[in-house]
Amino acid sequence: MSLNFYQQPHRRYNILTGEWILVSPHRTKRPWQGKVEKINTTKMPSYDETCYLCPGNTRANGETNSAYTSTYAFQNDFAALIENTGNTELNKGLLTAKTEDGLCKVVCFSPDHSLTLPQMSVDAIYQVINLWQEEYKTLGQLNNINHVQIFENKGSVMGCSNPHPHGQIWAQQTIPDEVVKKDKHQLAYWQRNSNSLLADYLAQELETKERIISENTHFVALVPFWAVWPYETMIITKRHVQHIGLLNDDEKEAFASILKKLTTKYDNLFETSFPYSAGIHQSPTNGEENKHWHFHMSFYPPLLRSATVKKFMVGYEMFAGPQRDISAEQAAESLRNLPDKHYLDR
Ligand code: H2U
Repeated sequence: MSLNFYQQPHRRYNILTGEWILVSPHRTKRPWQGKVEKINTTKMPSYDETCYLCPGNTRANGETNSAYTSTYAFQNDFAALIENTGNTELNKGLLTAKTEDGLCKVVCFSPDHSLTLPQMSVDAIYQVINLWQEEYKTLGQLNNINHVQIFENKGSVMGCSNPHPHGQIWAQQTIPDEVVKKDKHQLAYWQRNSNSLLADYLAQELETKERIISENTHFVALVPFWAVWPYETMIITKRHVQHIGLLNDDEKEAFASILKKLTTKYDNLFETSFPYSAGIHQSPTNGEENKHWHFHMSFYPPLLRSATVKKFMVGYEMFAGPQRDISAEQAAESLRNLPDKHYLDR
């Protein structure tokens, strides 16, 4: 008897982190009388004089943004990490702590306050990717920076503090735990098979296409087999590249195109500006070859059944382990079948 993904509760293995997730596909039928999120339907202006991120405006700490016309990066005025913070540690019985060096940047995607990635042109998204590439290279070369985390929190439900299209970059001395897990599993696979774990995974996914959402010459967007968030997705390079610094012009254009497609499908799903936290995982900048690393970008969106009902990672998820309701295959099918044209442009 084969496992029925749509009816039987089961566990799935995450090959990148070594963690298991519980899948309960029958559970979306339960009634919902819990929290309903507010949808922000206010139309944004292209320029907002009170916005800290708009071109030419003064930020909260008194500094002025340049009159930028494409993308713009600046050092975070309220950074979680700072440079040259000293080199001290505490080791007292069972208590251990150590100073952490680093720096944080804010990346404005566009001068237009009203836009989000799916509403930007492929050319404009290409400029964002160019900036991510430059920042990864520059920050990664700094002394004492061994990891560069590029990410975007989109929507107030994901803790985004400002609607102006932007993301963040945190660069730091140590390699954070999520990245250490992925490093360990990719390395073990590389040592056993002399091949990239994600390249082999992608080849298997492309055989059945069950979880594929979109594909172009250089990239694939899919719902990973082990996805935790209801509409979690991943964009993977077809070529085995370790980091964004290695993407050529054609690949950057294809990356921009698939980013636009995926985020447009997200907005089309519930006809709302779809919230998520997205981040790039790539090789650490620790001076090692890191051949085993395979560049990918993950999207963790919280919405479950409508623009207003989100998935809560509480209870079992907090105390035992991750769990999801709809199956990865159902999520992929819904996203795949959505139009590539944004609902606001139709
Ligand atoms: P989030 O929307 O993901 O919170 O990112 C916005 C960042 O912008 C946040 O980290 C920074 C905040 O510290 N910021 C400045 O650096 N200067 C400002 O004037 C406002 C916000």
